[in-house]
Amino acid sequence: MKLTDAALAGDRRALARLLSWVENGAPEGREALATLFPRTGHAHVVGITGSPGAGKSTLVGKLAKEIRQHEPRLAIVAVDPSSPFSGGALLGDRLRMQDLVADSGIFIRSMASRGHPGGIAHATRDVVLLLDALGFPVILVETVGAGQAQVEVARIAHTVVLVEAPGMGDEVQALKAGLMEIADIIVVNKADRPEARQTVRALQAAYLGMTAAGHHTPSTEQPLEVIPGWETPILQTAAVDNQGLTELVAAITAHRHYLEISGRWELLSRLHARAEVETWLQRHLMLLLEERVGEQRLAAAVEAVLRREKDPATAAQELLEPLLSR
Ligand SMILES: Nc1nc2c(ncn2[C@@H]2O[C@H](COP(=O)(O)OP(=O)(O)OP(=O)(O)O)[C@@H](O)[C@H]2O)c(=O)[nH]1
Ligand SMILES: [Mg+2]
Repeated sequence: MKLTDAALAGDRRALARLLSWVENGAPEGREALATLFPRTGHAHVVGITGSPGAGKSTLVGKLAKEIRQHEPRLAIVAVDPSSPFSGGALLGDRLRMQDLVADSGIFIRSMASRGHPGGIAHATRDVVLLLDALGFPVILVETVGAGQAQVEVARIAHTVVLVEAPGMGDEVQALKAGLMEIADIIVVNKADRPEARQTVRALQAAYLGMTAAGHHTPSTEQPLEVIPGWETPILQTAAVDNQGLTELVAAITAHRHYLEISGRWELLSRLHARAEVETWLQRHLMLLLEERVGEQRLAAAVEAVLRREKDPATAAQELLEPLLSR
């Protein structure tokens, strides 16, 4: 495919075109991903998540500049799963990140919540996969929004950075959302504010409480053999003043080394691959259902259940019959 060759050669317009296809779930995108897939698996995917307004975008921008000191290229994917608007926060992000665009080594992609048939999480994974295939050694993924969307980032990223800001009882929220459990690095941004120290202390206490209670189970189903553990650092940054960035980059690099040395990189890759295959299995099955069963029969089954003529399990089983018999 010509476009993939052009994108591989560094043509930004070809890349943008491919990304749109992939994002929208177009057949051309699927084809490109299938062709390029053998090239994936090398990028360090860093998820940046945390409370709204904590300074994620500002931090990502500064972080990108810092990382670019050692890397030839870098990609940023800004995801906004919560906003129904295509403007708003997203437009703000674009403006804030604009000064980075001058650096031809940095590629920025903002993704709105709309227009992804398989859902935003799915589209994000595919976009990251494509950037990985095209040789971006580091991909920063900023996710905004609450709850599940943030936890989803752990299914894409190798390293999850949780960004909090002083005040607002964020540390309690973070714990509740299970975010501390998926965080590999915790950052208290806006450290220029006097309340920052208190937030750091609260987070440290919360983190200690969590590990003592045995909640810090890394996101793996099969436990690994004995490996040296990773202790989640709690760092402070003031993104607007360029403070603490070197330390944050050092922590991100250290985490990557830890993943490689401990064998966890491979384990994560395996888990991600499994999740991907399972997701596609579900999607293919749903498509098969739509094709072979159809909305009419589904609606009829619902009616039968409503009339108490059939129980839901039997109704579903009967619907599946055309799929099982050939
Ligand atoms: N005082 C201070 N303000 C900061 C710092 N970093 C970011 N801000 C400000 O915090 C506000 C929010 O910053 P963003 O980078 O948009 O935060 P965000 O987490 O990306 O926000 P959403 O994507 O909307 O959730 C902006 O007004 C920033 O200028 C910091 O280190 N110190
Ligand atoms: Mg943002």
